[in-house]
Amino acid sequence: MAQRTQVAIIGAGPAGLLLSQLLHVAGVDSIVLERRDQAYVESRIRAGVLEQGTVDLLERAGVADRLHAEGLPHNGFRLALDGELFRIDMRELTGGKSVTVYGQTEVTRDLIAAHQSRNAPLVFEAEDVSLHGLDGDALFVTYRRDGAEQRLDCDYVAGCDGFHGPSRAAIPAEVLRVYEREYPFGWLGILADVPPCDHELIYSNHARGFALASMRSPTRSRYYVQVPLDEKLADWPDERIWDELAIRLGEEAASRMTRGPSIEKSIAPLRSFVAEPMRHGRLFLAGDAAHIVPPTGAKGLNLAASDVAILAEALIRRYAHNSHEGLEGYSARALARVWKAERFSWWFTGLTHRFPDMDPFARRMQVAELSYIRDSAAAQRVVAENYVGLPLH
Ligand code: FAS
Ligand code: PHB
Repeated sequence: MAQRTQVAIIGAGPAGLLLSQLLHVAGVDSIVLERRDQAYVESRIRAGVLEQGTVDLLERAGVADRLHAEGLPHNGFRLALDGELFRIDMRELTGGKSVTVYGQTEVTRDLIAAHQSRNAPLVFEAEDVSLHGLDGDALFVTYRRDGAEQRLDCDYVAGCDGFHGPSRAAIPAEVLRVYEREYPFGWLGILADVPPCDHELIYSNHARGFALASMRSPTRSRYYVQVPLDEKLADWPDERIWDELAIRLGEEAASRMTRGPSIEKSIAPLRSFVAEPMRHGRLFLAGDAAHIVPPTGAKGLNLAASDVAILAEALIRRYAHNSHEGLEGYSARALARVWKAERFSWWFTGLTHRFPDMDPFARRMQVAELSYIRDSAAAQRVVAENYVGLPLH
């Protein structure tokens, strides 16, 4: 059966759902095609920190009520060097900016609820999504649903299908440029219904490796420890994770840490990745389909949001004023911000993690840089302005 829409969106993660919602608010039609079922999409545990720009976008999309009711505004976070804590006062250092702790899981649920409340065309379990006619006049997407072949004719395709989706692969190899750095370690994350050890996040550089104390609410904690790449989750029973967190976060934080059974735990690899350009003909990539950052800087979800802000504005201008300027400039504008966030995420990961090939000199450089940041308002301001999110323009 053939359908038609203005923008075909592949992927119902934060990028695809937010783009669809922003386009709807502006009167532009789209259809979202998602490979997984709704329960799977709504169950994924991912990011936890929203920049102010992301919060503003969710407000514009009309999905920020629960975020404002349940989200936790954070004006600072702490860094720890071998257990010694010091605070980065983001609000003071950035002239009033902050971040909001609110799980990506909740953002996804709020966006799906908004789609379903308006009976928006959000297709779950769309199999074998394929792009056709990218370079021709008739652009369309095919997929299979309940065994039946479907065709979706469209003016544009937004590739919001994450790192492993088909959109980036649709760009000819001779056109695509890829930049990548894989890190020699992963993050083991644990989610537990226990109160957080502090009211703000703690990023810890410890001789044994990195640890992060985060949260989802005053009663739900999210913690991470750096582990070797070949680590097996089965080798990390809860007690071992809590013991390692207590050592790496240091005595002060450990004294306030509440242990409890994990309700989720997983190991994720870390990589830096950028694909250029983020546009090919009438295909536009947004979010993880185009770039990946190590989660140290809490930039992944927020970069997806800033891509979508730029792409939504360009598509809305195209339909409202028949102006192609925003679409022509999308890739360069999005990439300018992407690369700055890639840099910060790469730098922050290098500063806080233990690298297997690290010699004593490299370790002393980490200690010296963290000590410099502890003692310098100028150095802290650099960290703070990147963490709260650089401007869109
Ligand atoms: P997503 O990957 O979220 O969404 C892509 C969607 O496309 C998915 O729903 C997928 O099912 C769908 N899709 C894929 N192939 C398809 C196909 N062929 N057809 C149809 N649909 C298809 N970021 C942070 O800021 N902080 C963190 O702590 C953090 N932790 C993370 C932990 C893990 C394990 C992972 C994988 C990522 C983490 N991230 C984190 C990054 C993450 O939050 C991403 O930046 C964010 O999900 C990006 O959103 P999207 O671009 O929408 O991609
Ligand atoms: C999280 O709460 O999941 C989180 C917070 C900050 C990060 C990464 C992950 O930098």
